Amino acid sequence: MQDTSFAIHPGKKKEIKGTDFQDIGNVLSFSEQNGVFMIKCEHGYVHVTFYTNSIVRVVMNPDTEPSLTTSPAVIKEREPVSYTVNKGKEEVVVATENMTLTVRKSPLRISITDKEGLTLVNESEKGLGSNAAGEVVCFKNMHQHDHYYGFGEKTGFLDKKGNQLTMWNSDVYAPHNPETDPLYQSIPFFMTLRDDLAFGIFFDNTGKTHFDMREEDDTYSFRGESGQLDYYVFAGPTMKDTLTQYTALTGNMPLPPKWALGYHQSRYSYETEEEVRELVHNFLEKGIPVDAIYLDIHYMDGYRVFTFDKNRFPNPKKLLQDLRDQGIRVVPIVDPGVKEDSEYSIYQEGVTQDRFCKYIEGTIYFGDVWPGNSAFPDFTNRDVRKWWGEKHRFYSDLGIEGIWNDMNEPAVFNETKTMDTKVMHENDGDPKTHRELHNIYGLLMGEATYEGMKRQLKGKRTFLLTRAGYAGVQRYGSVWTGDNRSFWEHLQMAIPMCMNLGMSGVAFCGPDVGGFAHDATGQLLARWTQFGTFTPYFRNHSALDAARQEPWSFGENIEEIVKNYIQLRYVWMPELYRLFKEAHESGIPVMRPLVLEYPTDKHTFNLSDQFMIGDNVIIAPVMTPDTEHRVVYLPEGSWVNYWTEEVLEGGHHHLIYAGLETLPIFVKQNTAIAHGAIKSTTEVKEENYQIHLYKGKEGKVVYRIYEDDGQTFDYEQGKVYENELTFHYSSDKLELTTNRTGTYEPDWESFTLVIHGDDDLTQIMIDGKDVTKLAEAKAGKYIVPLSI
Ligand code: MIG
Repeated sequence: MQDTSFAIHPGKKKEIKGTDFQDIGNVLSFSEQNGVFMIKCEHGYVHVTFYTNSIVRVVMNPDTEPSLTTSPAVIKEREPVSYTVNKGKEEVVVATENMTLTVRKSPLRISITDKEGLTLVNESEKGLGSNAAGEVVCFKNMHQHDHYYGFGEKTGFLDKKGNQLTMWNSDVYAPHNPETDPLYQSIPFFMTLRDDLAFGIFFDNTGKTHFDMREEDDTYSFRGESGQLDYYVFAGPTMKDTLTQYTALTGNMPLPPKWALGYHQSRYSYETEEEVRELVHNFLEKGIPVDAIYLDIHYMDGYRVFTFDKNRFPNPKKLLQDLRDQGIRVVPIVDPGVKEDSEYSIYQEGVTQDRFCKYIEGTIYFGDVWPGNSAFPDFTNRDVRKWWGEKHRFYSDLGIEGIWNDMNEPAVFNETKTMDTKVMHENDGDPKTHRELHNIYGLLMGEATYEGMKRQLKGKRTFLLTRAGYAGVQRYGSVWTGDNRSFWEHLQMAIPMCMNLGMSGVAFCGPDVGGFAHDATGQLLARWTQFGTFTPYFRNHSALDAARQEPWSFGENIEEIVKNYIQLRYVWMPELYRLFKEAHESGIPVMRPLVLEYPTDKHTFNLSDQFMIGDNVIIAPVMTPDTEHRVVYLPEGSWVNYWTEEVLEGGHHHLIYAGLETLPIFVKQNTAIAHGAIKSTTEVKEENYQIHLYKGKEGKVVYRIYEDDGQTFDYEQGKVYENELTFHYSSDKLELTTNRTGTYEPDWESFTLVIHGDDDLTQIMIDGKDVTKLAEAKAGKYIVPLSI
């Protein structure tokens, strides 16, 4: 009945928005203890605490004093914050250095302003409360110029104003379209951009939550079907500041092993050892770099996790070692469902050691997934996470360094598509139902896997790819956007989806290149690979019955294009790696919407078909078939066409030629980028490290080179190579000063400085030495070899 008009039967209309709303009412008392402001109201209790000068937490419980226990998303402890309190008759004002919170008493209304006195959030008609369905609700005023970014993994355009969004980790195989919501990830965080001010809200609720950003009245709201109303406001004042504040609260992405940033090849499934060897042989023979091959569910014995099928993969150790010798890693899939089979050791341990999710009555919950009837580890318990992590010795002992977590919403083949919401998680002694904790199942599986592998790899970085997650997922894994299809529309959709993941703390993300389900075409694969070259995570993956889409599947012409772009990925690796380091430190994503860099330029507010790498490179993929031109928006400044060296003026839309072999790329004049040579990521010496300076008439450019060993955590101890290059130049003179720090010795001892811009340089100085004679002028560029 859901797909007929019955679905919109007039009798089904729920109560008019807000009419069943129980406002929290007037303040009855206000007190303060150890930095917690406790407000008792007619219909509920509110606690307010500052985490830093710029982060405030508001918790409301309609029934009892709120609990200040946080979800596992939050890893930051409260910092000591100094504040002033001003108690008036009608309101109480609490101010830190960066934000001021005003509590109006009759009825309770909270507003927050930044240090300039600009309003971040305010409430008028309605504020906090609950509704007849027992949900906790929060209304805030919507301002006319608001734009909303973040919300994790969502379909649709970049700016979420006008949308309703739900958070409930869901396995959605049906084609993703603008009304497909929710998907696999739940990140209840968003940023508001209002004129030149930005700030963020994180609604930390692990059950099903809803955001209503529709414009019908002047409010937006968020509500949770279970749990408390627990939210944080981040003061900004820029989007970058907000992201740094949010990732300080929920954790930073560790620096991935460098091989995880290379090109990855997957298929559901490479089913046998021969098939894998042949695949690898093809890559090597064709000279297409590949860092990792994925093993989907067919590698297992009857889909039992932590096993290999003895017939299909008779000698995994040897296979993995041989591949490793060729510079290729293998990433196996691991799902949470453990097959009910009394002769299978993982199941035996799970039952006898009490590791599985159970009903309150004590019986194990079983759900149908690939292995048939299966039990699910209760990852809400620390000892279960430890156990599951330990089990990964099975993989690490074989030399495996990366794991792929799928189906961890968790997905179950039944009507509700997931675990029975009545299941009671033990949650380390604070039992809660699956309804209340659903959205953190994948996050905690990720934690178990990442921490287990990290322990076993003894100082080597591990890699995790996860489908489901919650706020904080960036601490453990990269995220791919699930079962997309080989549709041009899905290529288009992937750009804003990944940009918003980046604006939600998840810098390391990407879609299945070529599309998962449905049949790719050569053109689509070429265009999608061009885009994938610049997504933080770069994996070609396709489904069981879909047309093959390995790089050579569509003839020589397409193979050539695909190969060129996979190689280009490696050329750009030093630049991407540097940006990963930045994301690790600041939470600012590698792949950025233009609005993050140009927040006052209205052309960027909802720009969903082009993106930036760092702060100076624009990528504008072609995303329609048989198309050789596209419009590219270039913001203020001058931009250099990466392929033609043509200089284009910013502040304009340009029509750019982009034949099938061309991905439009633009580098901002007066900036620099780093390039490497074409090769695979590991164990090959870098022989052609280059710094490209895109010079304007005159100016100054500061560029930081970043390198480390790419595989250990020594970077945390300063074993890094950093070199701050400062260029001062005019049309005929260029002076570079270098400032090297850190104790790491890169595998290259020299690099080449490539100076773009067609002036006549008469003098090039480096650290006070005249190197003009070393420079070679070539096609409008100067090429200068340098030692480090
Ligand atoms: O569709 O393991 O999203 O990447 O290939 C069923 C098989 C389960 C879903 C994942 C997909 C993977 C597939 N899995």
